[in-house]
Amino acid sequence: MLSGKIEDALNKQIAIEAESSQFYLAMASWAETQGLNGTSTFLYEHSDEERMHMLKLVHFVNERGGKAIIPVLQQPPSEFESITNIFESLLNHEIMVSEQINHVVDICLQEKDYTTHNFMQWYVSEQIEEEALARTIMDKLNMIGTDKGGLYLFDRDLERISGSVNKGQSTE
Ligand code: OFO
Repeated sequence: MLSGKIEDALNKQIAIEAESSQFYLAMASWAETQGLNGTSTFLYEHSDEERMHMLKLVHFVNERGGKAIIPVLQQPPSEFESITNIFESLLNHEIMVSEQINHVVDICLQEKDYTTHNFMQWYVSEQIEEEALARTIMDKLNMIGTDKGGLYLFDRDLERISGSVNKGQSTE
């Protein structure tokens, strides 16, 4: 059984994962309108992954005797300046999410809820991977700068590393 404090923290995390999914969906849609097919495929997939993160929490809360709250979401931006601007926002967003996950883990320890603590370790590892990937992408973009040929190849590379969701494989 979840304590009220843990249930609130997990519901807050459900909202954060849902917001992440919406945010990346908005980025994906913008990239699609710019003809950036690789970037949009990557971001659509990332948005789907965030939805999976949200669902995993929803099921956990409900299975542990709590009640998952499906949140109202803010409208994300519909315009972005550039690919670099998108991935900068994505990295900053992931850093914020990691801080929130750590906060949930802290509460688990305070409440001595080792089951939820154990469950949250999956998110801790996932955040390490997501932040690392976003940093690698930003390093590449910083190297490319505004070089159009470089950006074309970058977009094509992203297409190559994407697609597991679209091919029906789980990315969990
Ligand atoms: Fe849910 O992993 Fe990113 O935010």
